[in-house]
Amino acid sequence: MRLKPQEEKIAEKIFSGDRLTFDEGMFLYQQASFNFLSVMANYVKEKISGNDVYFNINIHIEPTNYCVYNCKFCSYARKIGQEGGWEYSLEEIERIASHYKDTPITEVHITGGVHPRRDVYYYAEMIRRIREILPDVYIKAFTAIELHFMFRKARVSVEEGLQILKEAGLQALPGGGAEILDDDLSRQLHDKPGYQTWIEIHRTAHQLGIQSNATMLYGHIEKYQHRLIHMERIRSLQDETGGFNAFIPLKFRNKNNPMSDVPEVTVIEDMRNYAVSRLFLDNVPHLKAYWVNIGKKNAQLSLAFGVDDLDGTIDDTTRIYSMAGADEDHPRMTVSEMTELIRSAGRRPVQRDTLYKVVKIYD
Ligand code: V47
Ligand code: SF4
Repeated sequence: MRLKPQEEKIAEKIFSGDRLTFDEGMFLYQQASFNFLSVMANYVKEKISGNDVYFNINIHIEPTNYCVYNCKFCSYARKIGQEGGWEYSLEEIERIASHYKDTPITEVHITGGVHPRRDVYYYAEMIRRIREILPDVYIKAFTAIELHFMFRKARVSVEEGLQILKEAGLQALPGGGAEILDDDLSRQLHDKPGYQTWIEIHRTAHQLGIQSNATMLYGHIEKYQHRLIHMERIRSLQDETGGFNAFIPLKFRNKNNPMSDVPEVTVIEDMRNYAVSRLFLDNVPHLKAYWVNIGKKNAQLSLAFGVDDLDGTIDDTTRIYSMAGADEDHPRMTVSEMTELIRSAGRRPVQRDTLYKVVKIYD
């Protein structure tokens, strides 16, 4: 492989474990060859997690798609009373949880719309009821945006609100709601609170011992510099707290939303983005390809671009992406489908829990 001089310099930095600058990130996005990105991202991935690729056995619960916000990329949210909306009662949530009693799931991921009438006490009760039915299962719940609203509604601080949920049984936060952590771009995409709110809630969670993930919604109207600003903000919070487990690029899907005229990016762009993320975010241990968002085949391909985690088996429990035009109308994977997908990419499947402790190795 013939390297450009800038690639040679970046390769040397990566081999010596040095951090890449913003300008080097720009070079990787704009000019580095596809091969170079793959080889380098694999090198970093293997340094962190060897030949292992992680997955978990999980379900989602989406309590409601009623939402006070109006994100232009969202195909999922409805206003109260609008056709296609839902809100589960606590009894319905208990029924969903009971369905998974005595099954091998290790995680319930709870997220949904920002309901105008529900506060932190309501959601703490929801967590307590799920925990009673599934006492050994991790509860990873609520994006920073949902948390911000439910805390404000109950007039509690971020710290108080997180404590209330933690005492009820919350163990981790998902990474959603981050979109692109840049206020200028945010204003063009949505009407949610600015990026500082997302950062502040994750910082406080980490300080309280609640680990979290970080997502990045890419492939719409943002430019490469916005992706790098976003990753720099995550990288510096991670330097401070060490509380992020995984970074999850989410490809913008353009069906049934107000941004449907914006074309989706190519699979090549998706793979380049995984690789640059792996190289730039040197302090976040895991890079996740959320197959429900990107499709099973592309998730498999991403294993050659630095990805070491494929999220979970899902069991057809999320609607966010089927409503936005993703490949699977009913997203689910069996464990054998998941392990086969990983094995045939030459990697070793490892079942993990929410905090990345190994549950089972598939040799
Ligand atoms: O924040 C909404 C995204 C996110 C679209 O932490 C869209 O393990 C693409 O955060 N096209 C919520 N993306 C989902 C999320 C998540 C998913 C899986 C695992 C984890 C984790 C977190 O979904 C939102 C938004 O960025 N989203 N609409 C769309 N049309
Ligand atoms: Fe509401 Fe989330 Fe959709 Fe935004 S992405 S409108 S916050 S459900």
